[in-house]
Amino acid sequence: MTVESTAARTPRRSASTKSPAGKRTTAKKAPGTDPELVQLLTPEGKRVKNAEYDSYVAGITPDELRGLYRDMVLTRRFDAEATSLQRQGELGLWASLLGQEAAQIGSGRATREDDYVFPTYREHGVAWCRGVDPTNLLGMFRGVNHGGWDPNDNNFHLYTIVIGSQTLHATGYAMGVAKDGADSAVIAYFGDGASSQGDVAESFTFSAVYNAPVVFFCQNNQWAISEPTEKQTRVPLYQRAQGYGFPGVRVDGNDVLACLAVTKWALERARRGEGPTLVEAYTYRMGAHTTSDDPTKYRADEEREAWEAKDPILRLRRYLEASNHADEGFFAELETESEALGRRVREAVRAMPDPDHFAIFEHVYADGHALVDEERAQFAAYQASFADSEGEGV
Ligand SMILES: Cc1ncc(C[n+]2csc(CCOP(=O)(O)OP(=O)(O)O)c2C)c(N)n1
Ligand SMILES: [Mg+2]
Repeated sequence: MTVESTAARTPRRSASTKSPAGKRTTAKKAPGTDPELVQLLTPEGKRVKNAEYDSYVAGITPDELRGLYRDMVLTRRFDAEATSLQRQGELGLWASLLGQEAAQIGSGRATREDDYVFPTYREHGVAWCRGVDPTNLLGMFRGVNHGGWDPNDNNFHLYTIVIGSQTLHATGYAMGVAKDGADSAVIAYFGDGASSQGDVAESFTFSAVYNAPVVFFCQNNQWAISEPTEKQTRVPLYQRAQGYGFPGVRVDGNDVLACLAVTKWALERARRGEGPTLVEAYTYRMGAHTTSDDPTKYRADEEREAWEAKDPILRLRRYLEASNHADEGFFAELETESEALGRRVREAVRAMPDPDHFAIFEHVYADGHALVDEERAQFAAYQASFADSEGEGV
């Protein structure tokens, strides 16, 4: 369901209610049964009609459907490999996208080559769609570089860890696109937790007022580290858009077709000069926040189990099988391709050279800077102090 800014004001159902004991509780609905949720594929892999969004995927071919499946499988395999590499000490940290493959592949495949993408730190599937080599994503997590790719090669900005800040960058970029008279669009990824940041509120205001061609793609994966979404909002997140004056829509984030259709719609609005859209992809972070986190400390196993039944990859596989769009040979070949990707990723990470220790001081400013010079000198003295003690037999 789309909420247009011009829609008549209807009485709002509150997201929270008071229990008889007067304790505040949050009204919980079973995900997937929500009439507000745009869904084209049920968790059982059944294609359901949607008058508003069907046309955006009407012409999709079996080959393209298999392509979406392949994207999700390879992204999940890459992600699992990176998690293992962190456990083996090859990466310092990893932020897994497990469970969010459909949200990322669906929206990523909706973008056009000349669109510009501003990710968080978890958008490995979107990076894949943009053509960024997955091994390039790992340098920062190994601590050997500050990014690992040129954003302008694929119109895919560097990963951004300062929560929500990329929505401002995206808004500014989109305002520039509009000033240039280009018909490309911009998409900014952010999380449910980030939705509480001032930067996100400011980017909503600016993009609305300047009618910037930007799509705000919020992956509501239910958690911001250990904070549940109930601590971020009292209304469904997509409804926030109404207060800023642009449409918001909630899509089943585990349904790759729905994510593709809704994002295409939103990007096309932007291209037509109709301004920003908020897409809330309702999904679930199946893994830990990062490899430094232990979710068993703050959430119940049953929650994850309930979402496993809605697995994004499984539901597309069911659809492909039921519609005879993929045979055993396709799945077997993909397994071989996954193995090869895993091997390539492992080898690439282990081969990454340590950077020169002084490289960290480069490119901080375009020109020299006194503070950076001072820090470089301090660091040089610190390094030299180790050289003094070498060979003393301690
Ligand atoms: C400005 C800022 N505040 C706090 C943090 C620490 N931090 C890192 S991830 C995170 C939670 C983000 O949650 P969400 O936006 O839902 O994204 P998710 O990690 O679930 O994809 C926080 C608070 C940060 N990186 N930047
Ligand atoms: Mg989150």
